[in-house]
Amino acid sequence: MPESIVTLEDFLAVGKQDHLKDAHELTHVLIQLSLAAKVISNSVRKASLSDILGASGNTNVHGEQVQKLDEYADTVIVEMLSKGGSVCGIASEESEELISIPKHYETGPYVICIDPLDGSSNIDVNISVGTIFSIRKKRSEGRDAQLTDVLRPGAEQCAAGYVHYGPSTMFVFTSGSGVNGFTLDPSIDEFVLSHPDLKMPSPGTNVYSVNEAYMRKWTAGQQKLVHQFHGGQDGSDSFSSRYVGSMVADFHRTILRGGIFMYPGTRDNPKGKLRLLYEVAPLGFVCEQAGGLASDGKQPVRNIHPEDLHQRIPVFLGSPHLIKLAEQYLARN
Ligand code: P6P
Repeated sequence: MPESIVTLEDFLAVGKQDHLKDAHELTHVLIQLSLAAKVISNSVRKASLSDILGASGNTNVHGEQVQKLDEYADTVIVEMLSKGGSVCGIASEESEELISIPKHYETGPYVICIDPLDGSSNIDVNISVGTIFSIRKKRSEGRDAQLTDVLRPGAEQCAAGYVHYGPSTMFVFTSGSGVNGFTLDPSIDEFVLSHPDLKMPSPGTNVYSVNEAYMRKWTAGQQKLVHQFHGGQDGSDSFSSRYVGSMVADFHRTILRGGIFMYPGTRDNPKGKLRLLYEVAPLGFVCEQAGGLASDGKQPVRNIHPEDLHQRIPVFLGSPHLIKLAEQYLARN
C-alpha cells in the first residue's frame, strides 16, 4: 500500500487522541463506528435491490414513520458498540430510553448519542443520508450510564462526527484537535484520509440552506434574514440557495464551502425539528472545530444544557459572519 495512503486506523494509531484520557478506548469506539459505517454503507448502496427500502410499519418516539433502514442501522450500531467493551450506554434517535449494555458484555467509559440514519426517507429516491454520533465520558458511578451522563452541555463532548453516505461514503470526526475526513475506498474497504485538518473556507461561498416552504410560519426576524439573502432592499448580497433536506449532506457542503445551514423554529413550533443530543450538538462540535459557528439563534449550541434525550432546538451552523448576521436579525423580533 503506497505510503501516501493513511487509513483511519493508521491515523488513530499515531495517537492524535492522546490529549484525551482513555484515548485507547476512544480510538476503539471510533474504529467500531467506522466498521458499522462500512456495514451500513453496503446496505444503503444496494437498498433498491433488497427488501430494505420503505417504512418498517413502526413509528418512533417522535411519531415519525421508521424506515426499515433506520431500524437496520440502529441495530448494527448498537450491537457493534455493545460488544466492543468501551461503551456503557447509548442514546439513540430510535430508542425512547437510554440503551444499557447487555450484562454479558464488558463496558467502558464512553456514552454514545447517535442518529443511526438521518434523512432515511430520502433513500427511496437515492438522495444522500447520514449517521451522526456524539461521544461523551461517563461521570456517574456504577456500570451503566445514567441520563445525567448525557444530559450535559455539548462543550463536554470528547468526540463527535458523521458518516455521509453520498456519492462516496465519508467518515468525518473531531476529538477536539481539528476535523479530519476519510473517504471509503471500496477497492480496499478502508476509510482513507482524504480531508486532513478540514477547515471551513473564509469567507466561503454565499450559500444559504433552509426549507423556505415554512417561511410564512417563521418569526419576522427569520423572514427578514432570508429576504436579505434573496438580495435585500438594495440587492447587495448575491446568495445561492441549496437544500438537500438531509442534514448531513447540507452540513457537509457547508463545512467544505462555507455558507449557512438553518433549521429555525416557527411561531407555533419555536424549537424546530432537529434534535440537540444526537444531531445538533455533534455537528456543532465539528462545525466549531472546522472554524465555523454553531448557534440556536441566540447562543452557542455547546452551552445548551439538554433537558431530555430527544430535545429539539433551532439550528444555525456555518460561516461565522453569517451566523452572527442570523443572530442579529433574530434578536430584532
Ligand atoms: P424538512 C431529515 O428528515 C431531517 O431529519 C434532516 O436530515 C433534515 O435536515 C430535515 O429533517 C429536513 O426536514 O422539514 O425540511 O423536510
